[in-house]
Amino acid sequence: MKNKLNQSLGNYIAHFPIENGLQFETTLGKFQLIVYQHSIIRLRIVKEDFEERDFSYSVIAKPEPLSFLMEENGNSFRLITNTLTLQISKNPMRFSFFTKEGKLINQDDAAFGTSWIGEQVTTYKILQEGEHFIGLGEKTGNLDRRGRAFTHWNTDRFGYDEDSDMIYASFPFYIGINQNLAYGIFMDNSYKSHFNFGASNDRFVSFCAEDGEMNYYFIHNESVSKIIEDYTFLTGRMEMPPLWSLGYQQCRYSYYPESEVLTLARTFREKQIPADVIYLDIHYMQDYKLFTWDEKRFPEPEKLIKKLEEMGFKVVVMCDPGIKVEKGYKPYDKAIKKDLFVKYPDGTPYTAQVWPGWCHFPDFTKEETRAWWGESFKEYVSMGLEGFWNDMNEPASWGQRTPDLIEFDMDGEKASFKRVHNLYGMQMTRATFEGTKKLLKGRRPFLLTRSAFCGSQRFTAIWTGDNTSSDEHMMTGIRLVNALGLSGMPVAGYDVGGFIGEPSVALFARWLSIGAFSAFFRGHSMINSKDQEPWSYGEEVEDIARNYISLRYKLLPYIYSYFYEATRNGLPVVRSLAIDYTFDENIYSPKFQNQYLFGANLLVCPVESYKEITKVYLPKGAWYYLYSNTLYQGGEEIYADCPLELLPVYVKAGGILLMQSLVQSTGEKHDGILEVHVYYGTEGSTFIYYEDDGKTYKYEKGKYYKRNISYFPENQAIVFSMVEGDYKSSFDKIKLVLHNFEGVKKNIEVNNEKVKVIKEELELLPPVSSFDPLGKQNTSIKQINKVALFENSDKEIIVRLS
Ligand code: NBV
Repeated sequence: MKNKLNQSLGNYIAHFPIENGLQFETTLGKFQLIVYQHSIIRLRIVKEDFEERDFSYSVIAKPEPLSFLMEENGNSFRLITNTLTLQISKNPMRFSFFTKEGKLINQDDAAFGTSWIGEQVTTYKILQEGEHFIGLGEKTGNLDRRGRAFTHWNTDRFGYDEDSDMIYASFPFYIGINQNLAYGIFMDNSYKSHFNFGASNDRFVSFCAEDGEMNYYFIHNESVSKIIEDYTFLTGRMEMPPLWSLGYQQCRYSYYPESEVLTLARTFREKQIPADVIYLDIHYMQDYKLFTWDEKRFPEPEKLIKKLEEMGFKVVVMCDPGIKVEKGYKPYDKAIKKDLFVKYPDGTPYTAQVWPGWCHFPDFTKEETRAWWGESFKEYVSMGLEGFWNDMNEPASWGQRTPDLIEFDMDGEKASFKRVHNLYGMQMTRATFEGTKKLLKGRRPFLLTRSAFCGSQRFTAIWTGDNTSSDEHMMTGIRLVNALGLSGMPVAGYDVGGFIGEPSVALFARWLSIGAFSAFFRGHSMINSKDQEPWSYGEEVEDIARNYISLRYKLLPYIYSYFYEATRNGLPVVRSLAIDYTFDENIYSPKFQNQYLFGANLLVCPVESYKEITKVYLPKGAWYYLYSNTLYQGGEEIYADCPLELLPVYVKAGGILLMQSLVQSTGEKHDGILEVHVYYGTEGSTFIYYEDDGKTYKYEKGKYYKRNISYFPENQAIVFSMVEGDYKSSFDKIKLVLHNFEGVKKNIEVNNEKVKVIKEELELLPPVSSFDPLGKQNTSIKQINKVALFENSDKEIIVRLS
């Protein structure tokens, strides 16, 4: 008889070595410990047998060859790596993790450890006093998850609210912060799962899957960023995105006909508001049928795409998974013939209703389906499309109750919807990304998804679905994006302005200025809502939008370098303060939890649209107000003015920003001068500057340009390291902009040669028109910096400031 009461792992019986680890038999189950890296140990725990095939769509890493120690002393074992010690008690079998110095990091609940109720498996960890929990991906609520519980079951939640659970994507990975130590737990199990961080109990943190193995990775490393690096070692990292995807993107449900799309593009150019992308939502298709075009609205799509390309715009098209059941409709005929749809256990294809009517759904867990799906983009790609948008991939359908019994191939081992549900969106993006990448023959596709799971970062950017035009939602979106970044998704964004409803004038302006500091920056709005383009809310908002979008374009060399960093170590572009200031209690305060770093050096302080003054927390160090260079000491709360036209943003003292001349699209040529802005500080920094063609994969073969730019305050020097890679920089001159360098005289030395220093005025945001009935313009803020211009060269450049 199946035990319906809680049953734990039981006592020790025996153990034996396996590759990179050990296997244990217990009185009530089995477990394996596998060392992936010194900082990562995997625990596979089962009640009966391990699954025959050790299979994961998320984890792409293999355990690294390394050695570890195993000790037995009386009642316990100790598995010791260079970074971490796992203590395994024998009776009953429980796990505790220690640092190599012997400090306790994390510990099983002594009574429950890992246990089952029926098929449901849960691991219970002792809830430590003062412990914080961050990450967990696209989950609403506070930065610190403590006191709440969450379920992972990807859900189409139109108009979710600030504390809705569940929404579109699932990331069963969190980071615990306990007594100056940080650790990560990633439960690689795609069944419906539940994470409890001390909700309705004062005893434990638990993570639980409704079926399958307890399969979790315990990560301990010196910092949150190292933990993200380890997690993305396991689950993979993004590839370099096309540069155009860093530009401003304009969406609406839906722009049509083609004349409207062209007018939209022209208006951006006429108004000199930079932009790179226009989206075509579902109405571009004939009766919502994928891989078709509505002949009336878009009679000549190829020509339209070309025209837009000439104007510096890319087009991204919507691709939903539902394929209309209709004989004669080619994608349907082909997929039916090849048996590529998801099926009921009796072998008939599963049918549900969505946009095109009754549909079948591709089984993206089947290799043949992914190949067919990928090839189906041939026509799109030959028309010039390089960007694709995967929506409705939770998957969503009318009724929102996909039956559990439908079956999937799961790459050779059949699985029910219970196991595949949370993976569906991810596998769809995989098929789309891999397919379009192949078709694009060396060019980089851009992909956006609504649904995702751990590892999706390898294929796609993500946005947070159908949000609402409210201040609360704006802030919720920021936290969602911050949490996604902590969970390995470096490119995330929200619908700027809000999808549902209509923002006030002030809200729209504020949202646009905050969105300019997100990795994925797109305005989007619902069908039948008021226009929501940057110019739709009057002159003042138009100016604010232009200012912030332009500032983003000027910062492109800075931003692109952080995308590069994401490809190397998985660190997000938008960084919750919990990454760099993990042990500073203030950053978890609801007052300051929305603040984040954009790249390493810009502190962005999002603030509601109705506030004219706000409290800001400046973490340790010193900070310059971006627009004026006013210096503040860190470790303090300050009041900051935040009129609509000025979002509080600060630059880290000792930090470096890179800028270029203003362009109207990322494809437009800049003036060839790389502005290197160095902010005086007592602590220096190194910026890893990266450049490539922004389009192709040639960077993988060495066609890139990379160098460190370091500021050494102790030597009053700035050093540009020798360039690595074969790409020729698009910048032939460097303009060094010295912020607050009082001591610098008339000349500086660049590679021992004197270079003149001049004073130059800098106005980061031009004045904004005002609502003032007298029509007077708001005055802008100016700063005066010392500036030196010199030739760029691939050799080392040493700049001496004194
Ligand atoms: O395709 C229409 C919309 C899209 O605009 C939105 O961004 C998605 O989240 N889509 C959902 C389907 C229906 C929304 C009511």
